[in-house]
Amino acid sequence: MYGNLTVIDSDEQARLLDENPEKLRQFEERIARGEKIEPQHWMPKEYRRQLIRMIEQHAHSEIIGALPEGTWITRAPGFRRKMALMAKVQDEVGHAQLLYNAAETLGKPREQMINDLLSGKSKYSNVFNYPAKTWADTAVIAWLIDASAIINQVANSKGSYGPYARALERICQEESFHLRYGYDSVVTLATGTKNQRAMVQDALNRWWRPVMHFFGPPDSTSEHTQILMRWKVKMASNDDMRQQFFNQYVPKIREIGLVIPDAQLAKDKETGKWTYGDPDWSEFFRVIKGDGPCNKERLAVRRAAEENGAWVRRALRAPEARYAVPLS
Ligand code: BYC
Repeated sequence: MYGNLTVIDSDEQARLLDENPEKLRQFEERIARGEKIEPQHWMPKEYRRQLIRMIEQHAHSEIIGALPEGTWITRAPGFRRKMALMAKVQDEVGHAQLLYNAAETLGKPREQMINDLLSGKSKYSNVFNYPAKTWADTAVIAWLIDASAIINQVANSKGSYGPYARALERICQEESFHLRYGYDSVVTLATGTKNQRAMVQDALNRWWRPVMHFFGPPDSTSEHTQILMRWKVKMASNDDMRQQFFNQYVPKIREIGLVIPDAQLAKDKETGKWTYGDPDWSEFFRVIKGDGPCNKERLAVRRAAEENGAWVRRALRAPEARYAVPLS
């Protein structure tokens, strides 16, 4: 039992844990000693399955996550902002590459992962199913979604699976730059003209709820947290990460004069914990099941990209491609 997490021990999970008790014991001892699990090590089937699910979803989130901000590259206010946004979007796609590589070490081919994304079988982060309506949306995404991602990734970069932990470490270094870029963009708008302030407040009003959802459902209903924390894949629970976000970012948001759209948001003086209004978890579940404002559009863009790039992959696989080595 971890905190107030529900114990979810399905028959299937129990069977998988029982597959080789001696090897399982050694595996868990290795994790308890703080050693990394590498692809060549024995691991329970359930550990492999969970890691593939989580890393693959994370990779999909990075490429789909490039889309809301990506649509603003051509409309960025000025050359410097355009350059910075372009670099950020490129970084996000690079993160997907690192993560697909990490997931492939567990035996699932990249092509299959992409097919599962395009068919709707695999999930990706809820937040990228909302539209970026104004330039201020890109600022709020770069600040608060990247901040949320850093909280999640810094914690999990200390996790047990070597290839995922190392990919997260590298990703976090780039995300720190995104966070500064996002903060600078939000501050510029929040201290700008009346219209700019209204625009960034409006963006915050629309993104606050998806950002609350980003950390996953409440611990009491989280299906996977218990097993993932037991094996140190997930290093903090969903609610703990959400609390960490409140602790770090609520004061910063207020400091620049923005209003958080939750009348019930308050810090309990005794426990130090934030309480907040119900962020409508039914909306979260609807969105992650494919019924958000932009799910169809996001997958359509990825499908088109996949189709448009098919000839390049075919050409690279052709036997003649072996001879296409650049002359030195
Ligand atoms: N969105 O048992 P739970 C970025 C699903 S991109 C969608 O708590 P778990 C960026 C969950 O998959 C970085 N689905 O799950 C890029 C499960 O469904 P399935 C994104 C979610 O795994 C571009 C069900 O709900 N970061 O930074 O223990 C521009 C039950 O949940 C979500 C990551 O992907 C969600 N938010 O914990 C800017 C982090 N939450 O699979 C920025 C990697 C839950 O049984 N992922 N679900 O069908 C994780 O850390 C964990 O998977 C989560 C969820 C904390 C998200």
